Amino acid sequence: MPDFSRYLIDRTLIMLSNREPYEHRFVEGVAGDRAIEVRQPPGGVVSALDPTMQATHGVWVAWGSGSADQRSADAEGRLRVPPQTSAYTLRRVFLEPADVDGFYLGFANSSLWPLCHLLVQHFEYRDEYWERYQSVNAKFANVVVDEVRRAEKKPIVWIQDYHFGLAAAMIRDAGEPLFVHQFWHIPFPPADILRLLPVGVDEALLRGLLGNDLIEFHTERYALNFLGCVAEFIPDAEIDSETFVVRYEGREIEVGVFPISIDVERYERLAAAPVNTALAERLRVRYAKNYCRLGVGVDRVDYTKGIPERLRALRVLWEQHPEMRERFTFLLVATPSRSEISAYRDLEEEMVRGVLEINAQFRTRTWTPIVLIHENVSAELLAGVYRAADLCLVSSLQDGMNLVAKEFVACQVEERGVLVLSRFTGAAEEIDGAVLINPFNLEGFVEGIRRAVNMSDGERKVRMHRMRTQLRARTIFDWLAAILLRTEEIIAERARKTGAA
Ligand code: GDG
Repeated sequence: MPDFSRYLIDRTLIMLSNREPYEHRFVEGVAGDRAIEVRQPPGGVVSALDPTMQATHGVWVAWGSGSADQRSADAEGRLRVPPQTSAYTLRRVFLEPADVDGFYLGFANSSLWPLCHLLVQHFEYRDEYWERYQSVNAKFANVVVDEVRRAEKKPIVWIQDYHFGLAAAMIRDAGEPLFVHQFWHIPFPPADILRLLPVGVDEALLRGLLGNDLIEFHTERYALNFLGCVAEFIPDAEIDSETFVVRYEGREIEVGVFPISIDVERYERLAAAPVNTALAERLRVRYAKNYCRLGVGVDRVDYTKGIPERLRALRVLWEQHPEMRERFTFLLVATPSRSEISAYRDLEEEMVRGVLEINAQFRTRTWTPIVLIHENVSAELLAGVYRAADLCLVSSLQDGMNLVAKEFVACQVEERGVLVLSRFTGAAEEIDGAVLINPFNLEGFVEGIRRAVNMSDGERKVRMHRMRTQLRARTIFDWLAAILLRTEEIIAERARKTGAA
């Protein structure tokens, strides 16, 4: 990992995200008493940003969602983390149940999430959602401003994701001199989709984002969509489509493209560990013997991931190509997610029913077509599963980047696997070597799977080797370094122009 302490030398980094990097929970102690456990919630982004915070000693503001979070922080919600080294401050913000309903489950995940993924059939809007989104953004923004005022060095605020579409402008309104930037982890929709929000809400969201100095997206497509929305809804903004700079309220806002990645070495290490050599061997003996291929899918159960579309393609594959029976087994790791929202519960049911039906239809005495692991598994185990597989199916209907595709590539230490990848992922615009599919095109999808199953060993190796070489050159640390560098450059350019830092 690069040394991130060389960035932000004269700055205090204040991070804002919905998920916190450390969570305290009450657990049952050995003597039946209540003990407190601290853990880092799983997820690639948190685990990449945490070392940056440790190196730069900043402050991380996030929702205190753990059952023992309040107990483990001081009266202002502050504590030092990581527990062993106390390298930086975590400032927790606590939410009322009605905040969680309206802001998190409501506007963020029932309004914005489906719109940004162009899946308008799941779009749900209520005034209550929007009101809570505004009040919770204001609550977090106030806490960030408080931390800005306490900062020992010049503050840089970095906001993560769509939960905080309004925070940048609210923070700026406090009038403190600072640099604010934001990474938008999901796609950004075109104007025709954004305008499904009530009149004024779409505009307010864009004006909120224009509170930033720099807005980061995974791909140029999302950046262009954002600029298109600004052109449509913000008449007082001027867009330079050559440089991707917006001039607004006397300021310049840059829109940048920074495709996220993973900690490639960590995944390679996990996959190559002896325990995973043994696991991969066991999985292959069980599911990939006698020329049978093993396919894998790893998803949060989310309607953006195209799980029913994948099951439909598998059913047609085994129906119309009987030679594929006993020739291909699919292992589906499906992690329950956002089950408070009915669309997610319905999807879980549909998925489980679909797997049972397919298995009942095609199972033989010695072969089960789909093996479903319907729980959260450890990253270590995932690495073993990725390593064992001959192919990985990523069938997202829309996906900002899709880290599963990159994790699969990193874990393919034997370079045997084929990545079958939806062209509607950010990853498809970056990775060269996958078999691209369109999950809405059933025949094409089935053909893509068949092609992957039948691909020669030589072609598999060439493609996977190419993808691994590309991936090693673009890790999450390169992503982070590119963003930190660009913020430094913008600050320096401005200082040159105005004569002030
Ligand atoms: C958003 C954007 C963008 C899944 N099941 C388990 C598990 N996972 C891990 C995977 C992977 C992560 O969850 C999922 O990442 P994705 O990128 O596929 O998707 P989102 O969660 O929707 O993330 C996305 C990302 O932000 C980053 O910007 O790429 O487009 O939607 O890391 O491995 N991890 C463990 N057990 C599981 O059962 N440990």
